[in-house]
Amino acid sequence: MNQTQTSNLSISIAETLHVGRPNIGSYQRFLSLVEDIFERRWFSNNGKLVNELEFLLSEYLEVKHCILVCNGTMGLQLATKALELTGEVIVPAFTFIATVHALQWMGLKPIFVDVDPLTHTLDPDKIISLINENTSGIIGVHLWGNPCATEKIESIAKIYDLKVIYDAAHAFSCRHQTKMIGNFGDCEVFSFHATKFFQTFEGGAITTNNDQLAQKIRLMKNFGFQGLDNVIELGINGKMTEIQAAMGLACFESLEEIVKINRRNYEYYRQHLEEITGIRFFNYDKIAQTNFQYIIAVVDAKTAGLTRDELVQILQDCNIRARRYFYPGCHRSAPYRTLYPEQITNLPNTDFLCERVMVLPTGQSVSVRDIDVICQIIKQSLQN
Ligand code: T4K
Repeated sequence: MNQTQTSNLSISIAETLHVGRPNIGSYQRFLSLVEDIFERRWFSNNGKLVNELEFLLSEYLEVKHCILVCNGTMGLQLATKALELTGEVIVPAFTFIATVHALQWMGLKPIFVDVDPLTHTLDPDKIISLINENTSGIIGVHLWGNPCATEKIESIAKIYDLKVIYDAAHAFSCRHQTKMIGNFGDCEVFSFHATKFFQTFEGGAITTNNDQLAQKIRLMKNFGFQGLDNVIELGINGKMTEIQAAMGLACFESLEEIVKINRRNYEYYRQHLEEITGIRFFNYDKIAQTNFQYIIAVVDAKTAGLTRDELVQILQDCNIRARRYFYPGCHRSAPYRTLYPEQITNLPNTDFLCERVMVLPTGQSVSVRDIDVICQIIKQSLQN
């Protein structure tokens, strides 16, 4: 479909709708916490609000340790460093570029593993053939909040003595069977970026049930300081500020309300999109608990009559910023396509999804009326 056909659509939307528009907790609560920060003149370095939020989150996630950090990417870097990963690390290429950048930045070689075309997460049956004497770990990504096949991944890791980190950037407030995400692998890393279900402007957390690992990460995120002037580890600045924690505390109070809105939007999209030929709506039926933060449609050009890219363009022309997450895949992005050209062609399911997945706007700033319009545009476009 071209631009002229797009303009034939009879409906549009006045204000741009974005994927990733922040969900916000109580503004008043945030302001009163900020006042408190100013009165106490304590802005960073393990402040009161950071401590309070760590306590609340570890209780909520039913995990022993929750260590807040300045962002999810730093969380991944701290986790790989603290676990002393070396050489090669197995990781999906169907993820946000930060998962892989964190490894490369630490001097580790990402070894791309294909994903399952239905769950969009790492396919555990493809891991073993990638393991060699240089492999030190596996990073699974709970994409769209969909938990990885943790049992299989961790049993392979045990046999080959590999560390396991989960990138749980999308999976705050999700549960895998009986356990909250945050309790799997050696540790898990959350992102609390503004676009996430639970956000602190920028921010993230590492969670673990391993006391020693938690202590090491706490030291490392504060330059390796133990006490005032005693440095006992190689460290970095991974600290979260008090302002970030204030946003987190304000948002934490509204979690239920936010998930309710996300769920309403998800059900509404589902009602409309499941019946459309050419669109496969990604449902969360098999997940014990989820945050419904991502509305995923897989567009099949053959049956839909137009490609995912054409549909995204139509939506963008109508002020709806649908996204092609995570096109073209990490393996086809710089610097990996040049560094590891031999890894480009082994990922058929990743390529399949990179060409077809479209993410639609949801969250507090999207109403059911907006969803009606979005779905009508999709329906009309596929019929043209
Ligand atoms: N692992 C995974 C699987 C991840 O998805 C991410 C981050 C990470 C690791 C790393 O965690 P962090 O280091 O970021 O904590 C966005 C986010 O920047 C990124 O955090 C996120 N994943 C990724 C999925 O999405 P972009 O490049 O799509 O961002 P951008 O600037 O296009 O923003 C998305 C949309 O959100 C825009 O249409 C506008 C809207 N927006 C954004 C911001 C920041 C707002 O309306 N208000 C805002 O304040 O990466």
